[in-house]
Amino acid sequence: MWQQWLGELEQGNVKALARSISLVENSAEGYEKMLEALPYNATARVIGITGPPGAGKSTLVDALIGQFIAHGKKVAVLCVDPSSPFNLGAVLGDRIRMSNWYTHPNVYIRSLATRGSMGGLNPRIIEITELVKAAGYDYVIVETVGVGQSEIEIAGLADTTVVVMVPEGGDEIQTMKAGLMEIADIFVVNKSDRPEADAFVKNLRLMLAPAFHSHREVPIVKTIGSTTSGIDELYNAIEQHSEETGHSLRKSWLITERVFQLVQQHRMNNIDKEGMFNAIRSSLNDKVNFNLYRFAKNYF
Ligand SMILES: Nc1nc2c(ncn2[C@@H]2O[C@H](COP(=O)(O)OP(=O)(O)OP(=O)(O)O)[C@@H](O)[C@H]2O)c(=O)[nH]1
Ligand SMILES: [Mg+2]
Repeated sequence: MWQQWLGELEQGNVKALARSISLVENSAEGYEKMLEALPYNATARVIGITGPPGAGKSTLVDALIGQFIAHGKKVAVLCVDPSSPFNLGAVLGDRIRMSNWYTHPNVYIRSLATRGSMGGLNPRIIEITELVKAAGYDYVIVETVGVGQSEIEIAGLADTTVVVMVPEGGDEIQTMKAGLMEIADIFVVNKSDRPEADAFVKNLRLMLAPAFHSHREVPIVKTIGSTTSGIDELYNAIEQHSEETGHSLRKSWLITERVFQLVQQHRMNNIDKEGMFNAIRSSLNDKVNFNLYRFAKNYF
C-alpha cells in the first residue's frame, strides 16, 4: 500500500501525503519501510515559527504563505497543537483561521497533535517533515508555541527559526525566556501597531548586542500580521538566511541533530514506563532498600 502512496506522493498528490502522514503518526504497518524509501530533497527548507501563545504566529504564517506562492513556491504548513500534553487528537479550532489557503493547489496545511510529548512537538515531527519534503514542497513551515521543550526541538528541526514576539513593557523583555533568544535566526516583533513597539525593538537590539561577537547579526523584523505590513521584509529575511546557511556546516549539524533525536527515540522505545512504575511501586511497598541508580541501571 505505502509503495503506491509513495509514488503518488512524489507526484505531489496531497491525498497520498495525508494518508502517509497518518501512517507514520500511527506507526502503522509499513511506515518504517516507507520512510526508508523516501528520496532526498536537498532544496526544501524547514521554517520554524515559534513564540508565546497568541503572538500572531498563525496570522503571520497565513501572510507568509501568500508571499511564497506569489514567488511560485509550494508551501506546506504543519501546526503543532500545543493545547495539552494529554490531548491525543489535534484540535483544529484556532488553526482553521489559516483557511484562506486551504484549497490552493500549492499549499498544504495539516494540524498535528503533541500526543503526550511533554510541552514538545509531535513525536513524529522529524519523519513527517521528511514526508512533506518528499512530496515536493519548497518550504515546510512548522508553527509551534514556544513553551518549554518545544523551542529546543524546533531549533533542531528547522533550517531557519523565526521567533515571534509582541511588544511588552520593558521588564517583560528582560524576563523573556533565554531559550527563545538563543534559537532565533530571525526575530519578528509582531503587533507593531502597538505604541510601545519602537521602544521594544530598541530594547531587543540592546539585549542582543552582547551576542554579536560570534554570531551573525540576528535581523529584527517589525510586522503587523493583520495588515501584512512587514511581510515582504520577513520573506526577504527568510530567503537571505536560507542563502547564507544552505551549504554551510550548519546544515550537517542540523541533520546530525535530527538523526540524534531519532536514535534517542528508538532507544527509548523499548522502555515501558508503566512497567517501570509498577516495579518501583512494588519495590517501595516491599520496603526494600531502593537504590535509584541500581534500579535505573537495569534499563541502560
Ligand atoms: N493588533 C494586532 N493584532 C494582531 C496582529 N497579528 C495578529 N493579531 C491578532 O492576535 C490574535 C492571535 O493571533 P494568532 O495568529 O492566532 O496567534 P498565534 O500566535 O498563532 O496563537 P496560538 O497559535 O494560539 O499561540 C488574533 O486575534 C489576531 O487577529 C497584529 O499585528 N496586530
Ligand atoms: Mg497559531
